[in-house]
Amino acid sequence: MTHYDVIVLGLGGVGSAAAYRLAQRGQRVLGLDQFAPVHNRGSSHGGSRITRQAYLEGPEYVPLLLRAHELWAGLERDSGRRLFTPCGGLMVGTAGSRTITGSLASARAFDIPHELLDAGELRRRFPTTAPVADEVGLYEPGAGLVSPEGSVAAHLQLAARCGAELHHEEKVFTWSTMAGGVRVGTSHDYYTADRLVLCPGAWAGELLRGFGVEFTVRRQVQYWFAPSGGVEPFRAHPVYLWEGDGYTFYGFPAHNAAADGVKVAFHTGGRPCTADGIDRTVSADEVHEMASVVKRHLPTLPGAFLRAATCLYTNTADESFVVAPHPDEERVVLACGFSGHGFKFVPVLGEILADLVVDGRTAHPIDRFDPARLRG
Ligand code: PYC
Repeated sequence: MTHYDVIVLGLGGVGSAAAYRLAQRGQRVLGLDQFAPVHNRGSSHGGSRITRQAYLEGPEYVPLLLRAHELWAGLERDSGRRLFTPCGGLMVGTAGSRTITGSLASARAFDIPHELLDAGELRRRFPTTAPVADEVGLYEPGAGLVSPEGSVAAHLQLAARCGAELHHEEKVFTWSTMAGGVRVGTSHDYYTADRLVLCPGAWAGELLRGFGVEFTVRRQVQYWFAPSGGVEPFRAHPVYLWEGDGYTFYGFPAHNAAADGVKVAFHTGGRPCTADGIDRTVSADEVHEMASVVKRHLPTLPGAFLRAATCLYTNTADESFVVAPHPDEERVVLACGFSGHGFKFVPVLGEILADLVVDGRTAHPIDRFDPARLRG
């Protein structure tokens, strides 16, 4: 049986980054994933993810985002792939909403360039939008979008170049610790290693049974529409998050070929499901609901419906992450529960996970992600 320094379980956004950073640091790495490379069965597909630094979820995330942006640029250079599209970002809500107060607090705490626009100015600067009188927009010029598929492909490519062994279409059924290491059982074989990094995405509940943290998997749908007034107004367009009355949705510019349309999705809601039991069919009622909500705020965006794709959120109770050494298993490191807003952190998460494995500690601020806060 081959013995590795470290096994990385899951090669989606976070796991692929961990495999790369560990292999780059000279570790003998085995990466395992149940699906083919760059698949659409988890949480790392759909062509685009928002990246922003005036982080409404809290200023404690901002140092990680500053580092992530440096690493996105390095990853582009090293892989030869375009991963980041700098198009600016717009956070919209009422002045007292969490979206605005949270974004403003982070922007001010870290001097992140931004502008606060009232409804009239918002409409004038971004004519696709139709804010109501008490809505405001925080515009962050440094925000943009990253490619989830490109990121996974880049990290896998670089991991392999650094000597990582990557096994796809090989499902992990069990893992356990033993004297001096860990043992992982898959659909193909058993493997041992000194350490294990768990990046299980929506399979966290299954692979961390008995851990005492509840992971709620939610089915989210990404929709693509052909705008009724044509796609042109959505080309030089920021990414956005819009907090409405009881929901938040988000969207992107038309950054691909015109035929791909313009993508929008709800960030809130989503039916609870399981990773394997998700219903991938999107109903006409769901399309209608998305279109009618978006029409209120960006009236020309929902023209013809083009297509939809389902995606999985793995939410913790406070919608923050779990990134830490396993509190009960010293040879295991955890990265899960990204609650629908983790992708922008992917490169820095790879760096953090490599730190935790190789050095047993990281200089990055990850106290916020300690699972102790969630354990019953
Ligand atoms: O993190 O900006 C984000 C985001 C919005 C919707 C999903 N994630």
